[in-house]
Amino acid sequence: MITRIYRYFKEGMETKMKITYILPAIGKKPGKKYIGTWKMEPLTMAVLKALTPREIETEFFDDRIELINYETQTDLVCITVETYTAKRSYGIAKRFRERGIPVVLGGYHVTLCPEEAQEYCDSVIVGNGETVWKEMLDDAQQGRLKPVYQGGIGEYDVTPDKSIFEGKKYLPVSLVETGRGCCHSCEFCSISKFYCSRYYCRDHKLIAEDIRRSEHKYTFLVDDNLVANRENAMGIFREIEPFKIKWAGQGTLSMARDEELLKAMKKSGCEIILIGFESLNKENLKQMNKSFNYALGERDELVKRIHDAGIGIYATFVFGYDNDDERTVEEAVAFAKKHNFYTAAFNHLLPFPNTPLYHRLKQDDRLLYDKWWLQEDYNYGELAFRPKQLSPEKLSQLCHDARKEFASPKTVLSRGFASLGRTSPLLWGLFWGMNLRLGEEVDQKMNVPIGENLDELPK
Ligand code: B12
Ligand code: SF4
Repeated sequence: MITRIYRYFKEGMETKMKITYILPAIGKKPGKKYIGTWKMEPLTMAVLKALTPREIETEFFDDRIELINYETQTDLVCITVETYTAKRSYGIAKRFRERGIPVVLGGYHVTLCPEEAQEYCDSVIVGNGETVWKEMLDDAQQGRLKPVYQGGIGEYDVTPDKSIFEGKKYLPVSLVETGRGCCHSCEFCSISKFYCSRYYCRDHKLIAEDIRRSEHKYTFLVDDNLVANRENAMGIFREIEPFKIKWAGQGTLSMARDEELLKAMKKSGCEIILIGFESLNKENLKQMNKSFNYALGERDELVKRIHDAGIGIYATFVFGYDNDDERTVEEAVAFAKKHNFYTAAFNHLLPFPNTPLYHRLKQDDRLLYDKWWLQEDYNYGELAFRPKQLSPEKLSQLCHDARKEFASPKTVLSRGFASLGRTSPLLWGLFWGMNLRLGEEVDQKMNVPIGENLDELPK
């Protein structure tokens, strides 16, 4: 690094500084493929690329789809870290640092526990990169990286530079950011912790510009709660309507009470909306600080309204709250089947670092590991705490069985036919591709180690 930087100053423009961006995968069984997740274009990298001055050379390794070249000639490695990828990220960082190449870490996990991340790199960026990226690059060029850069949250007026994805094969879906954060404070949620329970709107002109530049007609609107601010949401729908795209996004059940909003969503191209139902149990919702889901009224009616508006639902449920037992899991599966949701997720609760849930379980001495994300023998799909009414193993099995049941050929057929007419023909086609592979994926992912042991080098 010192040599390259020295040359950079001596030879000026002839020797460019080079940055290597890395998106780590979650993990794999020895000799097997990495845990399969939807291979969407990672917007984070396109934002960091857009923030980087043109005279700096860049390269990008997406660990989910290609091998990382650990021998690459580079001056700085920047890794985005999620909790699930923390262990592997630290292993990758170690490998580059052994060659004397400085490593900067950022992202959700780093922001939630910067002290831990600092142990494995030269510098951490806390919060959003936008406000501190240039300062960090200047410092890196002069070989005096600070241990911590405190980024802001909510300042994001950048148009992502997707040239960084060139040559990589992603799903034919464009990711367009519409908002960051969420106005709610669900106990388990990393987003509400990261954004301090606030929602930050994005400039509608920038949203439109991103769509104009999009390669695909199918768009995923990246937003933790698209309907957090009604007026803003209506503005977005008006802005994007002329582009005639088809989109999927995330929002809360509250949208079902607002017919005008649903109409505007559909008119702007909404096909599928992800809604966190989480639990059908009133006490559980109260404990997770999501009582608003219960207070909204009759759930069956709310679901019907969304479906009647011509919008499919991706429903998510979480199990492990104190009132959960075998029955509550069965009820959720029955509810999901009754409504023929486009798709659904049945996840076990996971204490993400520094969330109120994590602190509560720690205080009650119910955590199985202090840091499951770094634990040597922790595998995907396993519980990391002791639920009140079920053993950790039993709950993990129940979630697995719920996924299998929902993905069984009979259920898929019934849901597929119910979706006919609800979504566009292409999304209906996608339904089969996605749902018929779901059952297989459930088994593939179960019990896969996340990351490698920290003393082993990543391969
Ligand atoms: C789209 C999405 C997905 C997509 C694809 C993601 C992808 N990487 O391609 C899919 C559907 C596949 C997915 C899957 C999962 N996801 Co996801 N996903 C998202 C979502 C909605 C948007 C991500 C995004 O593009 N953001 C926009 C970019 C611009 O923002 P950003 O990443 O925050 O980056 C900024 C800063 O964080 C910072 N930054 C980030 N990295 C770095 C690195 C450096 C070096 C620097 C300097 C700065 C920096 O600067 C950036 C610019 O400001 C987020 C929620 C969200 N709003 O971000 C959840 C989120 C990232 N997902 C999450 C989870 C848990 C998952 C799953 C594990 C779910 C599951 N149970 O299977 C899987 C597996 C993920 C994996 N790693 O393989 C969690 C992560 C929580 C955590 N503590 O780690 C999030 C935050 C959702 C949540 N509600 O908690 N996901
Ligand atoms: S509504 Fe969703 S995004 Fe908002 S805090 Fe709750 S779980 Fe997080």
